[in-house]
Amino acid sequence: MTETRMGEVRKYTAEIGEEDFGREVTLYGWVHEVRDLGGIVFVILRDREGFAQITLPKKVVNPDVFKKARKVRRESVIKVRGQVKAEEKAPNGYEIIPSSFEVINEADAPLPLDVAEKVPAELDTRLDHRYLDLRKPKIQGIFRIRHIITKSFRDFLTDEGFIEVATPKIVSTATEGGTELFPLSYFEKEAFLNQSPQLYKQVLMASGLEKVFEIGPIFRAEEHNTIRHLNEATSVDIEASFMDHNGVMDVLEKMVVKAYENVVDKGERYLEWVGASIEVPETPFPRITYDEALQILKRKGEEIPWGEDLPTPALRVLGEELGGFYFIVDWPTESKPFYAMPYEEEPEISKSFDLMHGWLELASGAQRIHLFSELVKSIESKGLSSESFGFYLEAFRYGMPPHAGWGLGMERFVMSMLGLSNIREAVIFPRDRQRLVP
Ligand code: AMO
Repeated sequence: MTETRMGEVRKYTAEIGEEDFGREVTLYGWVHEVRDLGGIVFVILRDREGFAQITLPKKVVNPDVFKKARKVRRESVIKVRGQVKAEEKAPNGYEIIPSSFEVINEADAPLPLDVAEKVPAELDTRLDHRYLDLRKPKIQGIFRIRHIITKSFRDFLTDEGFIEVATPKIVSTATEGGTELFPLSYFEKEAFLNQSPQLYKQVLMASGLEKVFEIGPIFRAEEHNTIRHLNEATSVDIEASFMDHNGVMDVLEKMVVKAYENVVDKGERYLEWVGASIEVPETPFPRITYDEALQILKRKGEEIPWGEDLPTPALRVLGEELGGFYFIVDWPTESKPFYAMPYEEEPEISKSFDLMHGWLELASGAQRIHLFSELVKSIESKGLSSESFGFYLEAFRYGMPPHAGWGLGMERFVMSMLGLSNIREAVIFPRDRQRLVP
């Protein structure tokens, strides 16, 4: 129940129950559908919590109210006040017999997108008119669940002692190999949109904050249009001092499980809207090494040369074999970024990991090199110039503790939890090679 500015008590459609039968209520919402049967008109009002049937028998309601309701266009914004009556056949088991029917803002016709989905639309058309697309409960449900996940991540990490930080998105250097940067002009200098908070979260390990997290945008100039890549994504990053790769994998595993528990607990109706059913995953998640992954793939007829990243077809095979959540650990040092720490006794392998869900990589992380001279060597060995890492490297000279961390793609997480077929479904306004508007 909410107090409107007009001093009235407004109810959401889902808040009306038996206790309201016989009482007057005020509803605000959009016209989902109008059915005119001559002697009786039905208007289906939709608000963010569901639907209500407004029933207008010609002989019962005020003629003015009847006239307004009969000719109101779909998706107009309305305010309805009326008496609640039990009606088994209506949504939520009640109907409203209106004493007033106000058209607050009449919608134009025809609609660029059919919210009632009598005419299905392509993803591109839906994204072009995303505000209308979001009026569909099954689409809005995705973002109601994404909100529960975001809050769950934030609460979980806070409870684990992590401090939320915000690092710059306008930067001067690259962090991740593999993808290109988006350049921009920054007064007289060249600058870029940040690919990852990696360097900053590591520098913060030298600040004594010890455990930090950030939920923020990352920008990647991926050339290819795929169902799992965006050019602007949201990454959940952590970095923790005095922890190794195993320690931060434990944090990740617990955070994932907690998010599933919260969605099951608080998001049941949204899961129904989306048409998804989920189960809280069992722990511990299997941890297979990169070498074991190659062996599984070889058995299945996929030969990958040691040292190479695992291409999508190979990941699909692994996903089928392992199902659910699993970690691939101990990647070849050459396949991971410069900051990943190699094992002392086997430097060609690094203390790194990817979190997978089926075929989809959700997160990657590692224990980091914390010794200045080792880090300089590693940067140079990747063909990069240590000079361009000045501010980052300085932090390693004056008391850098051992540390580890990871980054998890929020949209990939939502996509895999809800079984969405395209990552764009998990972002309100996606950015891809073709899409810069809206
Ligand atoms: P990485 O580059 O693997 O690691 O990114 C971490 C996670 O971010 C998500 N992600 C993306 N999601 C959608 N579209 C993209 N183009 C995209 N790129 C990345 C993925 C991926 O697993 N600095 C390291 C993390 C760390 O070591 O702490 C990093 O950025 O889910």
